Amino acid sequence: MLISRVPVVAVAIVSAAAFSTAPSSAAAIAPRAALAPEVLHIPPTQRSCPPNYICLHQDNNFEGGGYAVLAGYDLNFLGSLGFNDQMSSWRNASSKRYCWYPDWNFEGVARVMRAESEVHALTFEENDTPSSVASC
Ligand SMILES: [Ca+2]
Repeated sequence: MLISRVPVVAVAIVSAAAFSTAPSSAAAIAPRAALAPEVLHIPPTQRSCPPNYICLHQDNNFEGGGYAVLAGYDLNFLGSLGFNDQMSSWRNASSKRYCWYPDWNFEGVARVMRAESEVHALTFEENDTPSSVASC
């Protein structure tokens, strides 16, 4: 038992060292590589939303970057994108009705994101609370 633990400790030290010395750009790229094909990263400079996507933005007025979800795809936890409790504005550029939820797994009071519509600023109470989105 003791012998088998030694390599594990060594690996942990190596990855911690690699992480701490990695440039910040590498850390920013890592989550994008794990995105599902139905999810696009929106860079901070992009305010437009691709057709047939639901765009979730970090800041008011579709600013700050965020994520675009292909219509028909449900995301049960925005934290999987590092985007839990972050959304401040959204655009639904699809013909599907969507909802966002304050809790993961589509729990809590659903807020409707009507087809072909947008909200440039969530209310004070709603701001930075969305945790999941789904067609509804
Ligand atoms: Ca925000």
